[in-house]
Order: sequence, then structure tokens, then C-alpha cells
Amino acid sequence: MINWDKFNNFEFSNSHRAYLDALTSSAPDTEPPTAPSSVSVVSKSSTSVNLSWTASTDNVGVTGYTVYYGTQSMNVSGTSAAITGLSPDTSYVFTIKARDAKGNLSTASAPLTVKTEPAGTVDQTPPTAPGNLQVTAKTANSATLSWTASTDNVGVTGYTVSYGAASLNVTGTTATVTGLTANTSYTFTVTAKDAAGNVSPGAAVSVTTDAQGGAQAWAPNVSYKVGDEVTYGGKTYTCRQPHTSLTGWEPPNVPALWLLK
Ligand SMILES: [Ca+2]
Ligand SMILES: [Ca+2]
Repeated sequence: MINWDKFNNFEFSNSHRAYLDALTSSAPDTEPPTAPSSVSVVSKSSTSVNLSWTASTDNVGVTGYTVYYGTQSMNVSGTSAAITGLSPDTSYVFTIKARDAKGNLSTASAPLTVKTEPAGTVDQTPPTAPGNLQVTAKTANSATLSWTASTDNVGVTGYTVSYGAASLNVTGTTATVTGLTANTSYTFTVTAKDAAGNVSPGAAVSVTTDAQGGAQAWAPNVSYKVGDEVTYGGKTYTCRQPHTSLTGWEPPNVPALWLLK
């Protein structure tokens, strides 16, 4: 085998030394990842705690995390965990370790103590308002909205898009509203809600739908401009020169005026 890397001063090998070492059985990866840091509570209820943390690093790569609490543990692949089945009004100490593909475990994160809410606690805190509400697309009859997620002390369960007397419920952070009237101004208000029915303040955006598009049937005595599209005999034509149409100037008869699409 020719080692092409040596013609490049071993640049690849040198910059990927740790990775290459881990691929060979003569140099197994024995180096554990760094400990997860900045463990924090995203939300909690009487029976659940949602945690997130800052990713660990590893000489080869972190493959997952284990969350420890009491005598229990839970494996996750990302930097967050939703721990459920907890007892109300109880303090839990959470620690987290990272692991790599060889099963090397990091030392534990700094412990975080979280007390679940008392049983029967009614959530009275509404989610935050949706952020950065935008119209990302529109047609004559529809508008597509997107926004950034709201947060809640327990959890956001969905969003309501209201416009006029109508509304639409979605669970994600986008919505396509259909059945709109062409060339009409609409104001959309988006609110977030939680499982207890608390509703956030609204975010609003206004948009005017597009004019009704599409080719119209060719007709005589119409002033056409370049680019206008018409249908005739089941085919669509594009206007090549501005003109006022006359009977006898049907599109298939006057290729100088109409280009078949
Ligand atoms: Ca490692
Ligand atoms: Ca809430």
C-alpha cells in the first residue's frame, strides 16, 4: 500500500492521530470523555423533571449519557433528559456521566438537587409568548407561519393560530393556514398553551395574500401585456408583444403574439 499522506507531510495522520489510534487494536481508546457540565432544570412537575446540560468532549467521540438519580439511571443520546415517574414533593439528586464507544465513562457531573412539585399542584404559570413570528410563504389562498418555541415551567403542549373568527391548533412551531381569500390582509395571532390550559401572551403578524394567479381564458378585446398567460383550446400561451386581442387573432393563429408553453 502506498502511503500518500507522506507526500503531504503526514498532515492528515497528524491532525487525526487520536482518531486513527482508536481504530487500531494495538492502541485501544482508554481515555474517558470529560464530565458533563452546567446541568440545569428546564422544567418540572409533581412527577417529572426535565434536565439539560453542556456536552462532554472525548478524544474519539461521545456516544451518550447516563443520568443517575437515587438507585435508578437512564441512558440518553443527547444533552437533555425527561425523567418521569417521580414522587411528588420529593428531592432527587441528579448526576450525569458521558460515555464513548469503548464504554469509557466520564467522572460524574456536579450533583444537582431538584425537588418535585407537591401533589395536586395546579400549574398557574402560562408559557412565554412565541418569538420571532414570521410569514415564511404565502399564496393567494394560504399563508405559512413560523416562530420560535415558547417555554413553560412544566411544558408547552401546543400553539393556537387565530385570525378573525377562525383558529388553527398545532403542536409544532410552524402552521400553514389555508382557505384564505386572495389579495386580502390578515392578522395572525399565535399563542402557546400548557397542559393546565394556561395561555401565553400572543405574538401577531399581518400579511396580504397574493392576487389570484393563473392563466385566464383568451378573449377578444382584451389589452394583453408581455408575459400574460392565457388558455385557448386546452393549451397555455404566453404573450410575446403587447396588443389588444381581436377575433381571428386567437393564440394558435398568431405565433408572433403568443408563444405556446
Ligand atoms: Ca475516549
Ligand atoms: Ca405552565
